[in-house]
Amino acid sequence: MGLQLHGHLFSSYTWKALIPLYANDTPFEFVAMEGDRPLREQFPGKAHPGGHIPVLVDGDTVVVEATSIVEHLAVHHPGPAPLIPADPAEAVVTRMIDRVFDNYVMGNVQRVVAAHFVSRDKPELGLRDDPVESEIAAAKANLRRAYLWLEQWLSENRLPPHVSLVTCAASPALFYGDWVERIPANCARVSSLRAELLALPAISRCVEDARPYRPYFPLGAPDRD
Ligand SMILES: N[C@@H](CCC(=O)N[C@@H](CS)C(=O)NCC(=O)O)C(=O)O
Repeated sequence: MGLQLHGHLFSSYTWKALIPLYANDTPFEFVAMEGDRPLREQFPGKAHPGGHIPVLVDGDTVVVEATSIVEHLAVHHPGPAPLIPADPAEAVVTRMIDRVFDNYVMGNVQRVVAAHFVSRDKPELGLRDDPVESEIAAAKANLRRAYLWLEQWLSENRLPPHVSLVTCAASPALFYGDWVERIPANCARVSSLRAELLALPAISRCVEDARPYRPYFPLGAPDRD
């Protein structure tokens, strides 16, 4: 079996795994999934421990967690995209910024989205009539704090060249982050980074492929991008 990526085209973390595959023109089969039951049945005990997507299958190897999928692709399916910088010190910085985007941008986006669902674990139960406003406010405040941190970091540092692990993490995080809480005017570098990322072919492909699913965005997708 060749490479298979299990995920959903509207899922931010699926984008994170699709971006390196697109950027390196790596042949793979995309397996669209709504729930992870078929995956659990196909690979007992090896699908994501939290039931999440994406999951990469590479022969007998099952890789969970989007960051690890990017790292796996960098090692086993390298291409022109410098996913992880060769310089160890730059690689450390790349991994640090990857964590910032996942934990403090995407994590808070997911928190706002989750506050709209009756049950985070069972999205099939649908949307709440009364989204949890305290959760939404707290997560949005955290998002603004993350934007400010990134603005400061970008004023003092350079990102690794595209397409890196940071590109993979930052693109979906800033795409959806701006939908949930607009990047403020005092974070011009973060705004420019978002625009720069959306102009990359691998990212615009993710955006276009996800377009049909926009009506499902719980907060209502804005009329832009
Ligand atoms: N830490 C995981 C997060 C993955 C994640 O949150 N995936 C979301 C989609 S973007 C998911 O599986 N949601 C469905 C669910 O939780 O049941 C990673 O980095 O891969």
